[in-house]
Parts: sequence; structure tokens; C-alpha cells
Amino acid sequence: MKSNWWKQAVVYQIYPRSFQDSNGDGVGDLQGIIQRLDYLEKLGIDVIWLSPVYQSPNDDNGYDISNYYEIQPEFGTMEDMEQLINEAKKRKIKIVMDLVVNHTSDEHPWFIEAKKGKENPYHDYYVWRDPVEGDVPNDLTSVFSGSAWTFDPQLEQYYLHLFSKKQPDLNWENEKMRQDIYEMMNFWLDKGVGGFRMDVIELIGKVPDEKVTANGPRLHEYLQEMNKHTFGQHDVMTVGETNSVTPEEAKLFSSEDRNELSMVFQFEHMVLDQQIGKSKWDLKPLNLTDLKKVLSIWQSALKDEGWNSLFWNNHDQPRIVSRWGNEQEYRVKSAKMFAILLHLMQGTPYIYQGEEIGMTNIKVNDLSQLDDIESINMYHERLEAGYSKEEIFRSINTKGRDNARTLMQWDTSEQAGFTSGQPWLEVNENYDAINAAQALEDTHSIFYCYQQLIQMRKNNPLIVHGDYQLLLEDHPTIFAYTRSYQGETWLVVANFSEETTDIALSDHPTSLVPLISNSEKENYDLQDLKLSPYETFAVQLERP
Ligand code: TEU
Ligand code: CA
Repeated sequence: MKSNWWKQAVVYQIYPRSFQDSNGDGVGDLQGIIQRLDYLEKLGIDVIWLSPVYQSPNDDNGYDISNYYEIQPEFGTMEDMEQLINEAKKRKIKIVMDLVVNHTSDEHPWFIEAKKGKENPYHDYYVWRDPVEGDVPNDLTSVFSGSAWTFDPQLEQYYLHLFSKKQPDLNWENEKMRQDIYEMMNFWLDKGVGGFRMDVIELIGKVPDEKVTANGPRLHEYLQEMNKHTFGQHDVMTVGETNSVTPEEAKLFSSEDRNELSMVFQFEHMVLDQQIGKSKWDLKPLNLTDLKKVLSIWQSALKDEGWNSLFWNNHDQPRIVSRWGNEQEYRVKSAKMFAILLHLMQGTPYIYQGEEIGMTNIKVNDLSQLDDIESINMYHERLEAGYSKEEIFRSINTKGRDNARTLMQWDTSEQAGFTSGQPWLEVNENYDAINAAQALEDTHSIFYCYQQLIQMRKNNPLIVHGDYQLLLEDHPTIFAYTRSYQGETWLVVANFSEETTDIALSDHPTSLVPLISNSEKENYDLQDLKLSPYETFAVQLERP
């Protein structure tokens, strides 16, 4: 029987490389995560989404898997993994694995076999095409720059890779391949994992000859088959990463009666600061009314059918407080604004490591400081295309994925307490002011704002089930909405700007004690609101 427990849950994403090193080799690991479970229990989260920890050559930091059944040695052993699952379980925390099955590493045995010959039984596990007029089969491109096709001179064929050339796409039309994937998923379910985050799962139905990548014709057939043969037999959660999904398509993935997934990550709000029709690197300022409109559409669309995930951050996105808040003067206030706005919406919230202490982007100005293949490939591609280094690094410092991958900042000791050795990536120098130890000491820290929001979700069914209604939709700097459930109504108001904003909200009580806020005010007069920069609060308008 499905309990839909994940509708009340809050998820914390860990990027293991950067979370906590336990053995001084400068790379985060599983024992390091185990050491920090008490911290996560204090925060109050219910689930850890663990970015990939399987064996990988790390071309894309683990999103290129060479063995789904073995733990990456630098992260630890299978025993460490089993210990993490059990130690988390003791704290009522589930471990959700990152399932990367759109592609494998080119060092996976399947691909090594596939390259041996067209007759090899594993050859058809991947997507191979003959040259067309001596060139690539078509103009499909990789997310990481360049063509999505790489030529294998032995086979005299191209293979498809929508990401790096070391990440060959799997051919989901091959039933035996699908069965092997399901067998692997059941291996992890039998270990007691709490579910899966499914990497670029919208791509597994691709039809390369028609240049169809997302939402291919058999996508939902595969997901229903996967559900039936694996997680559908367990009371676990699944979340699909679907970069291009629309609200209507999201219902196809997450409506309960379709027996596919629990929810999906939609990215419509995550592209509002890039020039339309261009790439993430082509920047434009965020327009708040666009953000209000997009998030509200998703709140309403999935109100009765499907389920929302709620996030500002992940390992691919820049830090929200730097991106759309103010990482200097108003860092704490703007970080709390993002937390309150998101966590009082309907859906399952995701906290990315460091978000709960207001970690920021990092400034780089040289290629040697980059780790992420996406940024490095863009650097070379755009330098060749004539972009200036200044333009390139403005884009990378604004949107590069390394911004999210700097070391978790634990305290003011060397390397922010992340490692006793030389870290794999440089630490953000602001760790002396921004770190978990300082946050735990400060009752007004961002950490305790998240802790309060997580506790509110557990104590108030209105947050999970309440109807959402946007207010002042055209207001350029105020983001305000209500949540209503069984006769109770909450009002959430944020001054999403650096200007002091005065507003009057029609005929409401004039003195309301905030349920939560990022200010010291003891009550709010809704008929005469003077909101300081990033000031945010929630009040109860009507009692049940
Ligand atoms: O991301 C999918 C994807 O398209 C990302 O590359 C992301 O949307 C983009 O970088 C934003 O600029 C998933 C994983 O989250 C990512 O870390 C992997 O690199 C990618 O798939 C390939 O596995
Ligand atoms: Ca380590």
C-alpha cells in the first residue's frame, strides 16, 4: 500500500565529493556523511538524495558510471554504503540514490563489449549509426558542447552521447538492456534505499534519427515498465529530472493512477535569467513577475493531479542567494526569503548542501580553477568563437556548476573543516564567516529558519495540502500568496527586492503575529506594510 510519505518529506541533497572528507585524501566520502548525520537530523530532514557514489572515471563527477554495483573507491566501500543506509535509518532518514540510466561511462563493461563488434550482444545496448556522406549522422549536439556523435574508427560507426563523449547513451529500445537496469535497481532496493532520483529520465525515449531527445514516444511505456518491475513494489519515492517538462507533461509522470513516478524536477523557473532561445551562459536579469507567474502556474497545475518538487539549488545550479538574492549586505535576509517563499508552497522541498547556511557562489578567473566539464568545454568553445575571457568568466561565475560544488563549509578551521588534506576543489574563502558551526551558535541563523520551516511542515497539514493563490501578481517587487485548507488561511509576503516597499493588503486584521519571518517585528499591520529589503513573513489570516 502506498503511503505517499514523500508528500510530507523534506529532502536534502548531498554532493558526496564536497560534503565531508573523513580520511584526509581531500575528497568527500561515505564515512564523512555518516559523521554528519546528527547535523542533518538536527536540521530535521527526512530524506538524503545522494548524488552518484557508484564506480566512475569522474569525467562528469560520477554521472558517468562504470559499475552500478560497486562504490567509487574514493567514496568508500559497499560496507560503508550499507552502514550509511542503516545509520540514516536509525535517524528516520531515507537514502535516495541517484539513478543515471540515460547513459553509462564509456568505461562500463557493456560499452567495452559493445565496441568489440556489431555482432556483440552488447553492441545494441548503445546507439550506433553509420556515417552520412562521411560525416556525423545528424546535427544533434551535446549539452557539453560539440556534436552528440563520436566516431569509432574500428567499427567505422558513430555512437550517440547527449553529454560527454565518455557518456554514451543507452539504447532503451533494447529490452535486454532494460531488464539489466531493472535488475540493478532491485539490487539497490533490496539494500533498503528509499527511492531514486532519475537523471535526465525524460531522454530515455529518444529517437535520434528524428532528433527527438526529450519526451520520446515510448518514454512513459518504459517508466511504467520500470515501475512495475522495480520500485512499484516498494513504498519508496522517485523523482525524475525532466529539464524541459511542462505542467501538462508533469501530470503524465506524476499522476498516481499512471504508476510512473512520485514527482519530477521542473526547470521552467531555472531558465528565467537566460536569454530566450539561447543557452544558460547567455545571461539576462530575472524579472520577478515572470518567476511569480511560473511558480504559480506549477502550483495550480499540479494542485489535484501529480505532485511538485520545490527547489532553488542543486549540484548543477549556481547558489540562489548569489543568483537572485544579495550575497553581501542582505545575505542572511535574502537566503531566509528564499527558504520561506519555497517551503510554504505545495510540494516536496529539496535543500541542497550549504543552502541551509547561505553558502554563496565562488569567483574564478582562470581555467585552472575549473573542474566542471560543462564549464571547461564552454570555455574552449566560446574562446574559439571569439568571446572574451571576461565574458566567458562572467557567465561561469554567474551560472557555472562549480559554484554549487565548493567544499561544504563546516567551521573556521583549515579548509572549512571539510578535510585535513588538500581538497579536490578550492574552498570558498568566505568560510570564516559562513559555516555550519557559526550557524548552529546563532539562533537567528538561516539554519534555524530552515529547521523551523521543516517543523512547520510536519505540524501543519495546510502546508502539504492547502490551496495556493497568488496575490498582487503584477507587483514588480512583492511576491505574495495565500495557502488555504479546511477553513484556515495563511498569507506569505516577501519584498523580493533591495528597495523598501510600502503596500496595503485590503481589509485584514491590523495586528498579526508572524508564524515565521526574517525580521524582528512582533506583529504586522497588513493595511500599512512597510517592508525592508527582502523582508518576508507569514501570518495566519483565518483560523480553522
Ligand atoms: O543534468 C542534466 C543537465 O542537462 C545538466 O547538464 C544541467 O541541466 C545543466 O548542466 C544545467 O546547466 C544531469 C545531472 O544533474 C548533471 O550533473 C549531469 O552532468 C548530467 O545530467 C549528465 O548526467
Ligand atoms: Ca575522503
